[in-house]
Amino acid sequence: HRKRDLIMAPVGPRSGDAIFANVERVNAELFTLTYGATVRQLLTDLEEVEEVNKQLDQMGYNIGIRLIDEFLAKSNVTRCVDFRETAEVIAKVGFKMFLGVTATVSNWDADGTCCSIILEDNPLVDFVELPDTCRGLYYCNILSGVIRGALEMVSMKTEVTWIRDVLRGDDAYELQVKLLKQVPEEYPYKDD
Ligand code: MYR
Repeated sequence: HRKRDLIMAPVGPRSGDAIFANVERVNAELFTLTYGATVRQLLTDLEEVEEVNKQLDQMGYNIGIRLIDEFLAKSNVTRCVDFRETAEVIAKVGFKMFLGVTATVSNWDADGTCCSIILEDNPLVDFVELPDTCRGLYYCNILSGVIRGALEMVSMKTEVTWIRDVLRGDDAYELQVKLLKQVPEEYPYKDD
């Protein structure tokens, strides 16, 4: 049982944190590599780049509609008062929780229903270089799907599109999030 003793032995007050930080980093790298392998496989299977974009978006959507529960449970975020607040929560809390980075919100339109989420640091693209044959690919399209799916579960129909993409030669990653329709929440019980 020597091994067990070693694992359980307290070796300094911060050592646990250090191990967890390492585990987190390795998890993030594994996720990045797995995502890359998924995109590569889709490119082989589907041939058309447009189809790959669609598939990645759909995968993201399916993840997003499940992720929202975990997000609400872990974040203690209460219902946002407006779409402006929602966008900030996605950029500052959501991205931090699931990607480990924060993003900035900008380019609001006059009525506060359309904005940009700008990512300077994007862990999904570590180690990624796209060959010319991938022209037209939105490599990170899973992210737009995740946001669309998650927001749909809190009654917001959105359209999420890439405006800028470093892998396509731009200087940042910019996602435009447009609120199409806000379905009023139905209160499940009558008050009387
Ligand atoms: C509300 O208006 O009720 C609050 C809704 C907050 C929605 C937050 C959605 C989080 C989605 C995380 C996306 C992360 C992408 C990596």
